[in-house]
Amino acid sequence: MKSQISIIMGSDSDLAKMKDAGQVLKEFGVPYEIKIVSAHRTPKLMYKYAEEAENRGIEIIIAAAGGAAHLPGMVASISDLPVIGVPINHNKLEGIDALLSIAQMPKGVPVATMAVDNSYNAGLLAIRMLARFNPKLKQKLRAYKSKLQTKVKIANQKLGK
Ligand code: RP5
Repeated sequence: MKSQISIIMGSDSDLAKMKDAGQVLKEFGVPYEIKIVSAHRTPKLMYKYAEEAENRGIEIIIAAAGGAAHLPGMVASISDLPVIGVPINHNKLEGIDALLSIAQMPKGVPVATMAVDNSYNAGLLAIRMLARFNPKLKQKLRAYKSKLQTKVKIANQKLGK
Protein backbone atom coordinates (compact mmCIF):
# COMPACT_ATOMS: atom_id res chain seq x y z
CA MET A 1 0.00 0.00 0.00
CA LYS A 2 1.29 3.47 -0.93
CA SER A 3 2.32 5.64 2.03
CA GLN A 4 -0.02 8.60 2.59
CA ILE A 5 1.95 10.14 5.41
CA SER A 6 5.64 10.83 5.62
CA ILE A 7 7.40 11.03 8.97
CA ILE A 8 10.85 12.57 8.67
CA MET A 9 13.30 13.67 11.33
CA GLY A 10 16.69 15.31 11.51
CA SER A 11 18.53 12.50 13.27
CA ASP A 12 18.12 8.94 14.46
CA SER A 13 18.43 10.44 17.95
CA ASP A 14 14.87 11.80 17.37
CA LEU A 15 13.48 8.36 16.57
CA ALA A 16 12.39 7.33 20.09
CA LYS A 17 10.27 10.48 20.35
CA MET A 18 8.70 9.99 16.91
CA LYS A 19 7.48 6.44 17.51
CA ASP A 20 4.13 7.70 18.89
CA ALA A 21 3.28 9.30 15.53
CA GLY A 22 3.87 5.98 13.78
CA GLN A 23 1.91 4.14 16.46
CA VAL A 24 -1.21 6.28 16.11
CA LEU A 25 -1.10 6.08 12.29
CA LYS A 26 -0.80 2.31 12.59
CA GLU A 27 -3.78 2.14 14.98
CA PHE A 28 -5.91 4.03 12.46
CA GLY A 29 -4.63 1.92 9.55
CA VAL A 30 -2.99 4.81 7.70
CA PRO A 31 0.06 3.77 5.65
CA TYR A 32 3.18 5.82 6.34
CA GLU A 33 6.90 5.91 5.71
CA ILE A 34 9.56 7.00 8.15
CA LYS A 35 13.02 8.39 7.28
CA ILE A 36 15.98 10.37 8.57
CA VAL A 37 16.40 13.52 6.45
CA SER A 38 18.59 16.27 7.86
CA ALA A 39 18.30 19.89 6.69
CA HIS A 40 21.86 20.60 7.79
CA ARG A 41 23.69 17.31 7.19
CA THR A 42 21.90 16.14 4.03
CA PRO A 43 20.50 19.32 2.42
CA LYS A 44 20.43 17.84 -1.10
CA LEU A 45 18.55 14.76 0.08
CA MET A 46 16.10 17.04 1.94
CA TYR A 47 15.47 19.07 -1.21
CA LYS A 48 14.93 16.00 -3.40
CA TYR A 49 12.72 14.32 -0.79
CA ALA A 50 10.51 17.39 -0.33
CA GLU A 51 10.29 18.00 -4.07
CA GLU A 52 9.25 14.43 -4.91
CA ALA A 53 7.00 13.55 -1.94
CA GLU A 54 3.72 14.76 -3.46
CA ASN A 55 4.25 12.94 -6.77
CA ARG A 56 4.94 9.74 -4.84
CA GLY A 57 1.47 9.97 -3.27
CA ILE A 58 2.38 11.46 0.11
CA GLU A 59 -0.42 13.74 1.37
CA ILE A 60 0.96 15.16 4.60
CA ILE A 61 4.52 15.48 5.93
CA ILE A 62 5.26 15.24 9.65
CA ALA A 63 8.74 16.69 10.20
CA ALA A 64 10.61 16.63 13.50
CA ALA A 65 13.84 18.30 14.53
CA GLY A 66 15.66 19.52 17.62
CA GLY A 67 17.90 22.51 18.28
CA ALA A 68 18.15 24.85 15.27
CA ALA A 69 15.20 22.97 13.82
CA HIS A 70 15.12 23.99 10.17
CA LEU A 71 13.79 20.77 8.63
CA PRO A 72 10.00 21.38 8.91
CA GLY A 73 10.22 24.97 7.63
CA MET A 74 12.55 24.15 4.75
CA VAL A 75 10.41 21.19 3.68
CA ALA A 76 7.32 23.46 3.81
CA SER A 77 9.12 25.97 1.60
CA ILE A 78 9.97 23.34 -1.03
CA SER A 79 6.79 21.21 -1.05
CA ASP A 80 3.14 22.28 -1.47
CA LEU A 81 2.02 19.61 1.02
CA PRO A 82 0.80 20.49 4.52
CA VAL A 83 3.68 20.14 7.00
CA ILE A 84 3.22 19.33 10.68
CA GLY A 85 6.29 20.20 12.75
CA VAL A 86 7.35 18.44 15.93
CA PRO A 87 9.94 20.27 18.05
CA ILE A 88 12.27 17.82 19.76
CA ASN A 89 13.77 18.44 23.19
CA HIS A 90 17.39 17.61 22.55
CA ASN A 91 18.23 18.20 26.25
CA LYS A 92 19.30 21.74 25.53
CA LEU A 93 16.95 24.63 26.39
CA GLU A 94 14.13 22.11 27.04
CA GLY A 95 13.16 22.14 23.36
CA ILE A 96 12.23 25.84 23.39
CA ASP A 97 14.92 26.40 20.74
CA ALA A 98 13.27 23.90 18.39
CA LEU A 99 9.74 25.08 19.26
CA LEU A 100 10.53 28.67 18.27
CA SER A 101 12.51 27.63 15.19
CA ILE A 102 9.52 25.63 13.92
CA ALA A 103 6.69 27.94 15.00
CA GLN A 104 8.11 31.31 13.94
CA MET A 105 7.73 30.82 10.20
CA PRO A 106 7.44 33.85 7.91
CA LYS A 107 4.09 34.73 6.33
CA GLY A 108 3.39 32.57 3.29
CA VAL A 109 5.11 29.38 4.51
CA PRO A 110 3.03 27.75 7.27
CA VAL A 111 4.05 24.86 9.50
CA ALA A 112 1.45 23.44 11.94
CA THR A 113 3.59 23.30 15.07
CA MET A 114 2.94 20.72 17.80
CA ALA A 115 3.97 20.87 21.47
CA VAL A 116 7.55 19.81 22.30
CA ASP A 117 8.03 16.05 21.78
CA ASN A 118 4.32 15.55 21.02
CA SER A 119 4.55 13.40 17.92
CA TYR A 120 1.35 11.61 18.97
CA ASN A 121 -0.69 14.75 18.24
CA ALA A 122 1.15 15.17 14.92
CA GLY A 123 -0.10 11.72 13.91
CA LEU A 124 -3.63 12.54 15.09
CA LEU A 125 -3.70 15.88 13.29
CA ALA A 126 -2.64 14.15 10.08
CA ILE A 127 -5.48 11.66 10.59
CA ARG A 128 -7.99 14.48 11.11
CA MET A 129 -6.86 16.09 7.86
CA LEU A 130 -7.24 12.83 5.93
CA ALA A 131 -10.59 12.13 7.60
CA ARG A 132 -12.10 15.21 5.93
CA PHE A 133 -12.19 13.17 2.70
CA ASN A 134 -12.35 9.66 4.12
CA PRO A 135 -15.61 8.62 5.83
CA LYS A 136 -14.15 5.37 7.24
CA LEU A 137 -11.35 7.27 8.93
CA LYS A 138 -13.89 9.80 10.21
CA GLN A 139 -15.83 6.96 11.83
CA LYS A 140 -12.66 5.67 13.51
CA LEU A 141 -11.94 9.19 14.78
CA ARG A 142 -15.42 9.41 16.29
CA ALA A 143 -14.88 6.09 18.09
CA TYR A 144 -11.49 7.31 19.33
CA LYS A 145 -13.00 10.52 20.71
CA SER A 146 -15.79 8.67 22.42
CA LYS A 147 -13.16 6.42 24.12
CA LEU A 148 -11.46 9.59 25.42
CA GLN A 149 -14.77 10.70 26.92
CA THR A 150 -15.36 7.30 28.50
CA LYS A 151 -11.91 7.47 30.14
CA VAL A 152 -12.77 10.79 31.79
CA LYS A 153 -16.18 9.46 32.85
CA ILE A 154 -14.57 6.42 34.51
CA ALA A 155 -11.97 8.64 36.21
CA ASN A 156 -14.80 10.79 37.60
CA GLN A 157 -16.72 7.73 38.77
CA LYS A 158 -13.60 6.57 40.65
CA LEU A 159 -13.27 10.02 42.25
CA GLY A 160 -16.86 9.83 43.37
CA LYS A 161 -16.27 6.60 45.33
C1 RP5 B 1 18.70 18.03 14.79
O1 RP5 B 1 19.76 18.07 15.65
C2 RP5 B 1 18.08 16.68 14.96
O2 RP5 B 1 16.74 16.73 14.66
C3 RP5 B 1 18.35 16.34 16.41
O3 RP5 B 1 17.23 16.61 17.24
C4 RP5 B 1 19.50 17.28 16.77
C5 RP5 B 1 20.74 16.56 17.20
O4 RP5 B 1 21.09 15.53 16.31
P1 RP5 B 1 22.22 14.48 16.71
O5 RP5 B 1 23.48 15.28 16.96
O6 RP5 B 1 21.75 13.75 17.94
O7 RP5 B 1 22.33 13.55 15.52
O8 RP5 B 1 19.06 18.22 13.46
